[in-house]
Amino acid sequence: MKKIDRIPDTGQQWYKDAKYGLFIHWGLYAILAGEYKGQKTDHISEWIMNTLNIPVEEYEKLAGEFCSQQFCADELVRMAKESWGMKYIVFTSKHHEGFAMYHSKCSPYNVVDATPCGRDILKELADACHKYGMKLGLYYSQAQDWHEPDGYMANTMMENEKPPVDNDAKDFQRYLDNKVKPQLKELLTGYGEISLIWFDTPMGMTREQSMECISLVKSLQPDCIISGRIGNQLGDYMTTGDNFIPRLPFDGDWELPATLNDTWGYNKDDNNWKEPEQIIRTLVKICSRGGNYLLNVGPRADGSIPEKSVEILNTVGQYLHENGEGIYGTQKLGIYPYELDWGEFTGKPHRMFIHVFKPCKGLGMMNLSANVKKAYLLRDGSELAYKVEETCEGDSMVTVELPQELRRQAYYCVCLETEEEWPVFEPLRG
Ligand code: FHN
Repeated sequence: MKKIDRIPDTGQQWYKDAKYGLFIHWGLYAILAGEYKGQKTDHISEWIMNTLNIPVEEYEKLAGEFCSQQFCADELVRMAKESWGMKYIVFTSKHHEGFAMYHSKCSPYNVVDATPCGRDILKELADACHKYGMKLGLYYSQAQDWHEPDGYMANTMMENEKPPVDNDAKDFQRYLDNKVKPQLKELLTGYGEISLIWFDTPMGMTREQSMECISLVKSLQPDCIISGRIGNQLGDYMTTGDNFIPRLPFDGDWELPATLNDTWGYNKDDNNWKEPEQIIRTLVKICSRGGNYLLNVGPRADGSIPEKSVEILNTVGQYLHENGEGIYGTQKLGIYPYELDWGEFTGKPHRMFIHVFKPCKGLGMMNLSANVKKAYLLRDGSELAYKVEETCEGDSMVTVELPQELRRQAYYCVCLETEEEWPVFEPLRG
């Protein structure tokens, strides 16, 4: 059971303001796309080596098939920034499979030396991020490495029979010293500014081992943020469970990693796509609770992004294009005491943003106490009438009146300018 004994703080304003980032899971698993020798995996596709119990010598051969001819870092980063409205990218430099998606000098099992394409994917991505002013973070699997004899391997979710792996019999420290630390050094010295290292699945790491990784990162790039999954509660921010939304606002920096379908790496059979509206609602909900949303795409082996991902992210991007002022740089407000099935709130000093997800006749907010100076539609600035009242029961109530055409619409945002720096949500009384 985790014990929260401090408020996680990245100390990085860009991260607090960012709210929305792109996760990219790309590795050799994309070649298998969820199927190996006719057997499909039910689990997330980047785990296929583990869950279908593929021997290292067999899995390694995939590198010989890796061709990234459709990958264009420039186009991807431009699209993430301009069309999708994302403020940072986190790329899998090495996932649990152990394969480096950059030119590592300390392991030949990397995208330049072991594949026919020979391109340093990370270098291309880093150059594009620096060109477009996009913050770049790197996912690095520090504990699990299924390619290395001393890397950990989870025993869960095995779909093929095999004896459990005895992680205690491994010399994890040796792997940490011989692969993890040298690779982190390469990543943090060879690719310009790296804003975040996204460690994952810390498994059996001791506090000292987590600290060794953190100290190394900070010694090379002091402003680089460390994800919550470095383990031992030592991260700079709290990482939620995958696709798990905290029910309440959380104090301190936090982030929700999430998928657009059910997998992270590409799976040709996973068509369980979320609707863009659901993504927008989740994004706003996360902002209303003070967090960031790190949303994943899993490129195909050739580097192309599944069309459905692009379509969903484009639609979400349109909402951000019109209503980004109510997302980026916002803060959580207090806890509004009533269930709202039509919307969510975010805030900035003297401004409260009301994100509306359903057609409404008017926006009535009971127990909201605020001296409203102005109400307007965020997307075009058009002013809206409003009433500030007290109900017969003595509760405060603000109602934004909506013109007829707006009553039929959904997915828009209204801004309330208030005299108070922050509006007050009055608690329910007996
Ligand atoms: O095992 C990984 C998984 O493959 C994926 O990378 C996610 C992303 O948050 N992290 C781990 C599971 O939580």
